[in-house]
Amino acid sequence: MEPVLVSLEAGVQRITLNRPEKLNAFNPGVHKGLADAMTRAESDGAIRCLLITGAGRGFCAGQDLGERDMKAAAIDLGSGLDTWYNPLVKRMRALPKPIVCAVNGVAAGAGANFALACDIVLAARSASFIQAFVKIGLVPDCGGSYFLPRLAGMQRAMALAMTGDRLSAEDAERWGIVWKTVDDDKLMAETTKLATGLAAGPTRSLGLIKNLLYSSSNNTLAAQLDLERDTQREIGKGEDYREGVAAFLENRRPEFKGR
Ligand code: LHQ
Repeated sequence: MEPVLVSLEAGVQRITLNRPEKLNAFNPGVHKGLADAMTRAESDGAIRCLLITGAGRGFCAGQDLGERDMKAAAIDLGSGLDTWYNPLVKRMRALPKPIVCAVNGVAAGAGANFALACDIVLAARSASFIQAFVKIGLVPDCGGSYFLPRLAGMQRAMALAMTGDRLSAEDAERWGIVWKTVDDDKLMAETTKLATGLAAGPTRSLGLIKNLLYSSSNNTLAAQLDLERDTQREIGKGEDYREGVAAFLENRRPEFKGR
């Protein structure tokens, strides 16, 4: 069984974590599948949006805890982060295309933070988020210590990380950790609709919106205003802007080409 399923339809590259018997825990096969999917997303112009989800009842239970030799004399968890997790998160954030996530069930440890690395997160009503690291004597990784305080605020981030308590999808929505909670049986249809709409959108604008918003965390207002000006100047030279204005004036739907 392939640990990651990848397909392309209507400009949406769907990436499904596919180890349902282990709640899609990360192992080398999953990491390799994700890295390959990212490489394709970075180079293939036909891909205009990514949709990430999990097979079965879970989204992702984080690192596979059964695959490490705990009797080894030296354990270097940093090397796994250097080789797999950190490049993945950086590539997701740098990809100039939207990444939508459908959290279909429990998201724990690195699995929770992998979801938060996506640009827009929808969650099934029955899904939940667990910063499970502390339960096994670790600390949040896969970007969690960066994303959580920014999304939920320091107090909520601290309590989630220190207790490892389960957060329901509805609370995650209330706290701004996910965009929307939807009924379980509507999750895939809703997420696919969103992703398909984004894939038909002005892809360069979407990529630059992503860059603008993520840059804002580290910018002053003055620097951000400059970045907005430079970005608008650049995107204003594109075909999609002309098409968008023409469609508005002609009272029709725009046909964006992603250029
Ligand atoms: C699993 C896992 C799993 C293997 C469920 N591994 N089998 C760490 C180290 C190194 C470098 C980089 O970074 C990291 C980051 C991390 O991600 S650390 C955090 C790792 N994840 C966890 O600690 C979560 C462990 N899992 C759980 O606490 C529970 O399974 C949750 C709360 C996610 C779900 O609970 P249940 O719904 O009750 O399901 P379950 O526990 O019965 O799990 C179903 C199966 O999946 C079961 O296998 P089995 O053969 O007994 O049916 C589990 O053993 C397996 N599984 N998580 N991480």
